[in-house]
Amino acid sequence: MTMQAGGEGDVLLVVDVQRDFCFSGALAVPDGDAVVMPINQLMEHFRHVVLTQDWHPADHSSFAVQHPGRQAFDVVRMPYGEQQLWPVHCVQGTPGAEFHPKLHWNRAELIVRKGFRREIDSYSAFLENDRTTPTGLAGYLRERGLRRVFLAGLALDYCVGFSALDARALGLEAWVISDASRAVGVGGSQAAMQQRLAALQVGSVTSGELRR
Ligand code: VGL
Ligand code: ZN
Repeated sequence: MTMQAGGEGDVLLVVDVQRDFCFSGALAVPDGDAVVMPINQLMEHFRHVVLTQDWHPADHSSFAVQHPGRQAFDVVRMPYGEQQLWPVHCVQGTPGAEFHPKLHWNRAELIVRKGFRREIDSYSAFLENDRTTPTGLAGYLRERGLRRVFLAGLALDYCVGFSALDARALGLEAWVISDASRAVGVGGSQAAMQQRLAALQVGSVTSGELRR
């Protein structure tokens, strides 16, 4: 199978390719660095590239250290619902929040920062975890006439996945580029996300199947 992609109307959404999600980072995704090469190639191929950057204050409420007696990967109740806790990661202005040093991030026309409110986490590039606070990306895509979203980056079972689901909820076509994304994979999260993606008709494609 090959499909035409990368022209007007298509956007490559590169999710959270940051040091803390890569090798030796605070919340390293297994094999996370492997997404950088295919993403750099994809960025040459797409006319429109948008990046996201996980961007937390040092005392962010998703950090386990903010919840005495709790540990990373525990689930707690927040005012907006259940929230998984994480090690301290992607703190604003720290090296861990920087893009991977080999990522060609200068190719992006927009960088969306998310998770910058202390009291709300944000997995999706569109809506924060309260499921009502928008990041502004939906408006950007609408105003620019970008209707087909191709997603890559970290992590497939969290930020990439929830961004793809929200893109579908907005009526956009969404495709995950499988060789250009990797999952955290804690507690069956990858299989659960794959099921939700399939249910909302998010497609899966490899970089090799995309042609101009
Ligand atoms: C992410 C957990 C916490 C991600 C971000 O980018 O998938 N996961 N913050
Ligand atoms: Zn985060």
